Amino acid sequence: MSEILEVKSRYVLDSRGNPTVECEIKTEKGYFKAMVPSGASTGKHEALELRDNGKQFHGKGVTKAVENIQKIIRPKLIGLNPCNQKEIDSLMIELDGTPNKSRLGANAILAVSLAVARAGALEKAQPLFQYLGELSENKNFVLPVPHMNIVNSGKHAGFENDIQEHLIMPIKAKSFSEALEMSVEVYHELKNNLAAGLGSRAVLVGDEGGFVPPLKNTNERFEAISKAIEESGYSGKIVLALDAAASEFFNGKEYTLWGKNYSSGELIDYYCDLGKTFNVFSFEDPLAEDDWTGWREITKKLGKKRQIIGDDLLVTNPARIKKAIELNACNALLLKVNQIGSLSESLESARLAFNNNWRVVVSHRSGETSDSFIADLVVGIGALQSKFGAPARSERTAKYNQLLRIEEYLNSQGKAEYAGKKLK
Ligand code: 2PG
Ligand code: MG
Repeated sequence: MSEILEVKSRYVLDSRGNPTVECEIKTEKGYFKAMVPSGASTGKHEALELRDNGKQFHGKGVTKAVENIQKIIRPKLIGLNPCNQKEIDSLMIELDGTPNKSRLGANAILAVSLAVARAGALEKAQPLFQYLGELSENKNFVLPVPHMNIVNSGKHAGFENDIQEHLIMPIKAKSFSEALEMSVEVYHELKNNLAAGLGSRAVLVGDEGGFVPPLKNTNERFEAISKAIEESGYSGKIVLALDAAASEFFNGKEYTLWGKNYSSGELIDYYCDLGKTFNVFSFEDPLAEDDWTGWREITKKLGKKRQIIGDDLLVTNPARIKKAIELNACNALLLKVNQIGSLSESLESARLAFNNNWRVVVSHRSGETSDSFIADLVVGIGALQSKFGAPARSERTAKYNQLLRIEEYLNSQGKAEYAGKKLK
């Protein structure tokens, strides 16, 4: 069994051109790197992303986080067995000693945690997804249904008071590769239609690779997407989804969308109408992160047939997930590793969700890197859904491309199942 011989850290750039943390672990088997992502519409209960807040990079430098790995984490990790993921994560959590990882930074701890997992996988001579399956006691590897964000708005496109993401889910594909093909065709059909109808500026893209057309509201955007689905020949095979990111347009009392104010109840009525008109299968963050009454209400109204996903509400945090389960506030978890800041805690959150018959969607952040760890994670833990953005821009396609490779590997063993059927 080899041990951790060296731990390096450095800053690299994310997809928005901001610094982020990379960790590199050395064992006798080689070098293993991981980079962490970064959100824009972050939940206020997330673990702390440590930034320098100095002059460099408009305050966004990560020198302190990088140093914390070198000075505080590194000395404790040298000599440890990289397969002891849980112990290593617990050790870092203890070294940090705060409830939200504000001393060392969730970005520092997570970079190490993910790099350690890569080292552990190679130590056991397993593909990463299989090793993550072992860590989460899952043997049922299924390729996920992608949620593809093809019309961007809100903070990812420079707008206020708007629904953030308009997504397609190719539920009725036969395989992941067919799902990807269908989604890419719809993406390009939409692009052609928007450019033809509204001009070339209508197909400029937002942070997650989706278009930012001058369409007034979600109804108009879903209409354009539905038309592209139909013209691509996939009617009835692709359903719609949205991520409202509603904390961004809540002022503590009311929600403001497209110049109009809504109470929690009025907003829920709007979602109910939208769901009927467009057959929206999945609603992420339809209400603000602490509007528990609203969340209970929408889950009561829509939760039997549709998916209500907690992102800012849950922040991948077991304590908040427990509360949401008790209150019946949603029925699915958005799993973002950097919201909680370590692999082991992310696996615990997923376990909690599965054990309570919730669905789990493994998600990217709007600020991403070329690291494809979460593609292995979604298959490894047996989550049936992924949210990795549009099928464009390398930081997004890196994840889809890794899923293609995993599918090919599982196919060679006759085991490449697609999750579509399991979501009906
Ligand atoms: C979200 C995410 C990812 P951000 O709200 O779900 O799409 O955005 O990373 O900016 O929080
Ligand atoms: Mg979200």
